[in-house]
Amino acid sequence: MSTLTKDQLALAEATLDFTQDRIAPHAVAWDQDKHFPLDVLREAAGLGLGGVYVREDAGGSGLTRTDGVVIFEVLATGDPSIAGYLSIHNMVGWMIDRYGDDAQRARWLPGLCAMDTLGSYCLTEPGAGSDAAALATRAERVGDTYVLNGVKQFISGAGASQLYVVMARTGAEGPDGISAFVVDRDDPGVSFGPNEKKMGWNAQPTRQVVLDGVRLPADRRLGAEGDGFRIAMNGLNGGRLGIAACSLGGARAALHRSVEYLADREAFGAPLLKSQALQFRLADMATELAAARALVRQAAEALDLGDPQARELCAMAKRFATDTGYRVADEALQLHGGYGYLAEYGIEKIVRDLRVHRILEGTNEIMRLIVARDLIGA
Ligand code: FAD
Ligand code: 2MC
Repeated sequence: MSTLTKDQLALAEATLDFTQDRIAPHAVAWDQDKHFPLDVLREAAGLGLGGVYVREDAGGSGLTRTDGVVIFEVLATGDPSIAGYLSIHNMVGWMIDRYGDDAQRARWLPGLCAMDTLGSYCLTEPGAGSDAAALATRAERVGDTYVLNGVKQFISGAGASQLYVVMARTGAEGPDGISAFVVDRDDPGVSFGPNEKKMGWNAQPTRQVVLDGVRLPADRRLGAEGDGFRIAMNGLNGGRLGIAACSLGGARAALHRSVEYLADREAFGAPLLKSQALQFRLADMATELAAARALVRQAAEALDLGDPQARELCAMAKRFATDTGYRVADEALQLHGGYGYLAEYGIEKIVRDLRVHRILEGTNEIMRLIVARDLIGA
């Protein structure tokens, strides 16, 4: 963490205090009980974590992506699932701040920043995941309103969230026919599927969002008609960095716990930490995480600076940090022996949570597709 500025160090320290006090001690129980801790999220908002990238005039913290990856890494040392949801909520806030007009910003952002209202992001559908531009949810213009019909799949926070940024088709096939809308949980015609039973990310709900003739006034459209796909993609550039940072945090916690565990655990007449073979494995884990962190920070800086390569760097960082984080966490489980496999040690939970980071916010195959297209000029 030595390359952080003084302000970022203070931010990391404050976030770490909160994480260790209010999140880490409960992470295993929240996972087991599938408990979404709304009270703790509101406390996080009190520290400015509900509107990390939202400008201050609307109640946000006005921080950069470079600050954000520090925050989400630290939060994920306590619980990658909670940190992951917070990252998504912040992606929604950023999208409304960036693409909303003054009235929309004033209407939705203060509640989102305070986390009195939670936000969800709705792109994926049962028939369109990686090929997001093939989405089928329709928003028909009827006079001054839009009528939405369709199903969104795998929506993080669904049911608990009040606001949903929904990408829907207003025009022809392909990316140019898509617009973005803000849907409220209380809009007539909105309903939810059951909470999915999942391998990890159990401390937050994942549900279908069903839109059945949901009639919205035109002022619920975010940005211009036809801009929805680009809005969604620009949201995901930052979102992918958040998920990458969450992988770093989860893996960092697993690594630290491995050092402590091996120092305590005796075998063959000495603490296992005395074994140079095991020390070298720890050294490799630390080195790989440092390399991934460097790439995540480089991508965050590129996004902050508006660098034209930012989207590819975000894809590289997401792919590399989530694969590395998962490998490091799995190695930590191995170093804990049989105890790593027990729920109470909290290591297997980290492995389960980090597994999905290689799938959501664009699978790691899609991250390679983005990098490769740029490389070969496709
Ligand atoms: P598919 O697109 O069907 O892919 C299947 C496999 O084929 C994958 O391995 C994929 O990488 C590979 N593949 C597909 N196309 C190519 C290609 N061209 N080249 C090479 N390989 C390819 N979505 C939201 O919109 N909002 C959310 O809040 C949200 N939260 C989620 C939470 C969880 C717990 C999960 C599991 C998913 C969530 N998602 C969410 C959805 C997630 O983004 C998708 O699952 C993901 O984008 C992949 O889509 P898919 O599942 O339809 O897989
Ligand atoms: N940043 C900015 N703009 C982007 C972009 C990005 N990362 N990716 C695409 N675009 C723009 C692109 O520039 C083009 O705009 P223009 O016509 O102005 O040049 C437009 O979007 C269409 O892009 P493509 O022609 O590349 O579209 P295509 O359909 O070929 O492929 C692909 C796009 C595969 C990269 C995209 O569909 C994708 O990212 N798929 C993965 C879906 C995904 O990440 N889902 C995550 C759901 S959210 C989630 O999981 C959560 C947990 C919240």
